[in-house]
Amino acid sequence: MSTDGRGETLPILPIDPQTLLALHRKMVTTREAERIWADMLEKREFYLMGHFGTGQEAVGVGLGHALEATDYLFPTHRGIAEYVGKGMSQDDIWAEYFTKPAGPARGKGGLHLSQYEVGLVGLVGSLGADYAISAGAALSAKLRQSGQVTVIGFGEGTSSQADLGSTMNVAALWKLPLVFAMTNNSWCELSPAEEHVCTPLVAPRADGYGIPWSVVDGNDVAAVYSAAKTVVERVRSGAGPYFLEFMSYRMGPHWSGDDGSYMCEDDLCAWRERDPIALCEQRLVEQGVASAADLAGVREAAVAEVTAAIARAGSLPDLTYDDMLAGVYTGAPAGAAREVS
Ligand SMILES: Cc1ncc(C[n+]2csc(CCOP(=O)(O)OP(=O)(O)O)c2C)c(N)n1
Ligand SMILES: [Mg+2]
Repeated sequence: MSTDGRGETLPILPIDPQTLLALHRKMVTTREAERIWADMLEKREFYLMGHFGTGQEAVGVGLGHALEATDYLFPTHRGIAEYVGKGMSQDDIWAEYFTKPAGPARGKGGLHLSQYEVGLVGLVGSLGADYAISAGAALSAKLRQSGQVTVIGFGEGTSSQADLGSTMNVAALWKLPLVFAMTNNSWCELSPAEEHVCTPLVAPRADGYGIPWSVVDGNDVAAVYSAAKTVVERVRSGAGPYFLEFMSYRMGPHWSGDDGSYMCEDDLCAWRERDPIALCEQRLVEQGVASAADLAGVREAAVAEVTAAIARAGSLPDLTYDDMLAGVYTGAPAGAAREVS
């Protein structure tokens, strides 16, 4: 199905106040957790580097919240919005980040979170290596007739990895229940998009594979949620894959060890005017759903939740040697214990 180079304008579904409040709470939790994480790094209380997603919370939260727990989401490396959106708890996130055996990946994932129970497939370090795996997950759901949808998240920088083309081809050919969910945040590490992507938008390439596509305001959480709901249900009903491009902006440096001094202050200021949390709060207040005091309460509750989860995770038992080998080998190689200890 060609969209004539213009893409599709998806309908904006009405959103009920409880859903908007839930999306807001998840975005605030994400922002506060990443802020606390950055503070801990600054104070050298924690050593796991972060690719923070400040300014992009609406994409991960809106997408994750629109999915069923049984749907598969392959998250991006940027921030924790997708995990929070899909329903991973702060306790589970921090237990894994502290590499504790109580974490959902038994402390072996660390930065690479995954949680089977909420449909979060593990984050891969080699960006783009999971395109083909996402097609496999979608094929498995199709063969099992399970009704599950798979969403593969990636950035515009990672869209240049060659596997995206072959995955789009096979997804279209086999009508896989797969959503390509790309965030165009204008940056790939220290390079602006115009230096690494040949066109302002990536989604129109989907036309070449007969995959329908749409460009969505990634800073409007209601628009993200609505687009995701529409597309996911269409894909679930057997229509084949879909390509969504979310326009957003990385309102901070690439990673926690980067001072971001190469970023243009004017662009940052312009995008701060479209901060997804501020936009959502404006809507909540205008619609009479929440007061300024309610919103401050959400932020306080988020800080308390994250702080308590970090404290609990820090005091969990550490990985033992046996924990490290569990699930890795069917039988530990002889002498391995002595070599490591
Ligand atoms: C195969 C591979 N190449 C390079 C990297 C290093 N790397 C980590 S994040 C990143 C930027 C990716 O840009 P984009 O896909 O636009 O996502 P964003 O960081 O903007 O969220 C790169 C190149 C990597 N992890 N894997
Ligand atoms: Mg990018």
